[in-house]
Amino acid sequence: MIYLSNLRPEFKKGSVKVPSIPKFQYSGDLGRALHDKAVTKREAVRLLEYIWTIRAFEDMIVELRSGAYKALPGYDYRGPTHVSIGMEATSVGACAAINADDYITSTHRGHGDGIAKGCVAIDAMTAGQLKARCPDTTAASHDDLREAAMELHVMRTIAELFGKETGYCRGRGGGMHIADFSVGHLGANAIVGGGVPIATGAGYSARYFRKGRVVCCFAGDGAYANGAPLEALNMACMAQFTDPRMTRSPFGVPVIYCIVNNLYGMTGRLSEVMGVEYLAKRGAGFKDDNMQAEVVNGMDVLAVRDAVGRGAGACRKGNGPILRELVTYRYYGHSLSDPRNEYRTKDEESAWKAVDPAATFAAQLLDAKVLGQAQLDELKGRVQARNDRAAVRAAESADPDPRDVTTFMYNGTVEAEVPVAHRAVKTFSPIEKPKRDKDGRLTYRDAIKEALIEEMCRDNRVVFYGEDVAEYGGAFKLSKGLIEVFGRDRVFNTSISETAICGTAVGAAMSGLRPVVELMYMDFALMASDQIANQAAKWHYMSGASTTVPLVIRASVGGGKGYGGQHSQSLESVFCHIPGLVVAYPSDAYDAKGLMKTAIRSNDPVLFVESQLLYQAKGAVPEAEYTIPFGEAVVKRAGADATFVGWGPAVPEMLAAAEQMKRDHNADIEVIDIRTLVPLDIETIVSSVKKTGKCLVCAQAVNIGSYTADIAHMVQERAFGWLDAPVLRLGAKDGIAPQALGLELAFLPHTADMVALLRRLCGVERPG
Ligand SMILES: Cc1ncc(C[n+]2csc(CCOP(=O)(O)OP(=O)(O)O)c2C)c(N)n1
Repeated sequence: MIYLSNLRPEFKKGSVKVPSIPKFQYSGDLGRALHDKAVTKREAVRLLEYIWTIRAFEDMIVELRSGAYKALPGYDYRGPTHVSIGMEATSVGACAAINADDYITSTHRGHGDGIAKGCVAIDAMTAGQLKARCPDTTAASHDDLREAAMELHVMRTIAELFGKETGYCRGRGGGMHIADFSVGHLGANAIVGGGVPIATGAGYSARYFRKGRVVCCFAGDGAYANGAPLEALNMACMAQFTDPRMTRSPFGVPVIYCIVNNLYGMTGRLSEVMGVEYLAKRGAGFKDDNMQAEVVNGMDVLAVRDAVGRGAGACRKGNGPILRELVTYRYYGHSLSDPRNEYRTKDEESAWKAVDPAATFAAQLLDAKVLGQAQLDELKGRVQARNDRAAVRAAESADPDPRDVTTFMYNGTVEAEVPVAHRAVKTFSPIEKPKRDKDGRLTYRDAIKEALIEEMCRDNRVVFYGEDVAEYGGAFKLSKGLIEVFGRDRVFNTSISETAICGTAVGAAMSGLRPVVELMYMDFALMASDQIANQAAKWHYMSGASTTVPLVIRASVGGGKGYGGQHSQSLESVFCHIPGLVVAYPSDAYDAKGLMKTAIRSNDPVLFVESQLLYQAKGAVPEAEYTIPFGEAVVKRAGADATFVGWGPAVPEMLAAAEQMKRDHNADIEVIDIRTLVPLDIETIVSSVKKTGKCLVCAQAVNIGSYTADIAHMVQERAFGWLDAPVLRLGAKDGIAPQALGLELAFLPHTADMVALLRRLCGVERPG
């Protein structure tokens, strides 16, 4: 037994110290940086080239909207217009400070971040890599290959904004969700703050795999009032990652959180809607060293590069996470439909334009005699011409085929073979599998635990975390003992941060891990709904299938225990409404194990719903290896008189109701457990209905908006001619789960309610 704490009542008078936060400390210019060998001339020219590449790109959007873009006259640009003109030094300085194989996450205003990340990666490529990146080019020299790769990079970025098949995400994401996983760009995010937990999860991967990678997380000032980033920062700073008393491998989560403070949210000024002058102070709330926060001149590319570079260096030594507030400005409005005259003055804009990052850095190149005026003009012209060519190529390239509208919704594969590199599993104490009773049975809870243990032994990428899941073993003791076997790198407690639990899982899954996370009660999934519905479910599609999100969110349903309205909901139907998620809900121990193993091997995100009512229910669970594929219903009881379809904890009662129908009326009810709601095995249901002519669909969820209605509809659509009666549905009452026993018994559907409906369906009377 490990006791982590030995806290004593100590109330000694004193004060809580918060270290001061350095601001605007960088005092160099290009001449000085060259002299100090902090940058080479070649690097300096490239920094300017990247800045101008972003500027040309963003100017193009402005001109496309006004019709002034000469390369594409009359082009109908229909996407969002969150341009980052004025902010280029933040993207370029930060991306240039990290390595080509490091990760970034970005925002709705992220064209610059994506362009900069790609440029840096291209400039780190060998000729062979460049050739592989643009196989159609006839270029041969390294310089020409580089130029071809740069043009292709701009072209694919523009094409994504134009919704083209040639775009980085095949036109499925657009500019607000652009990603290029091949260069570590894990995606821009249109949900303000939504990318910060994802970056943190990528940090978990980087920490776990220890390949020296870091993550640079871009998010705006507005985002840092949102719960997701605040939860994520806390989860990055958890002491268990660095305190040698708790971990065998102290190493801070290697993320540099860049708060891109352009002074405004949409129109809300930082100074109006927040209570601090500098957001770098956020760091003090999460770590005693302020997360080594610094406030940086975000108009100065060298200052940003220096600050982020030092942050990356600290991260690589295990001293992350790091916070950097990059103070900058956007010259245009929130989007081009915002005239920005309600909330700021021309005078303010002029003052910022006077420190324009492109103009000032170009002037520094002149001053330091790195380039002469003619060379600067040539570079600028080359960048503009490249952008124009790329824009024309993008516009002329193919649109996605409308028949592919739902292609990429799911990956649909399972990891049949674990790559050799991930087969070696370190254990720290003997593995104790759950014990079977004398009849070879396991409880539903232990069946899930056994699946988790087996999969963690099979694949070292499987990690497990959630609230209280480590030493304590989770609120329902399902994971008791796992930390002792697998260690804290693979099994750890989290803060009470459902958004960050699910969001980090998304980022971890995108960057090589296969996380399983626990939500103590399914009701709390609503806290995490953005990360489940907008992130986990969507990234495979939005990226044009260029990433997978192999994660499992375990969520247990507490209904039937008298826990009341906020701990009792069966919410699986809510998540069936989110394409991109698999939704599984086993009803017995055998299925629980087989489905959990498939869930962990699945390359799609899986919401795995568990019933607390069933945790103690025992069933035969073979010790031999087996899995249960998704989308295969099981006929639990054969019958010819009516089809009774359901899932989860309703199923045992459905079987009892079917037995009663046999006893009382000699009616043979066919009971089908769908096991996975998405994907749904509608064929098994329909072929049963074609045999019986009658159908009742049942679940513990409230009737309104329940997935039972979708199934009923599908049955009517596909088997109308075979039906002798309307399809019936049975769920909980359309109300809120009550605490009182009598009320909750009346609220949930039970065997007697089922029998009553089956009698109606079968046209039989109550026995006298
Ligand atoms: C969760 C969420 N709330 C609101 C919006 C609408 N919205 C889009 S951008 C934005 C402002 C974001 O400000 P900030 O994070 O500072 O980034 P900036 O736009 O300044 O780059 C808002 C409110 C959104 N996309 N997501």
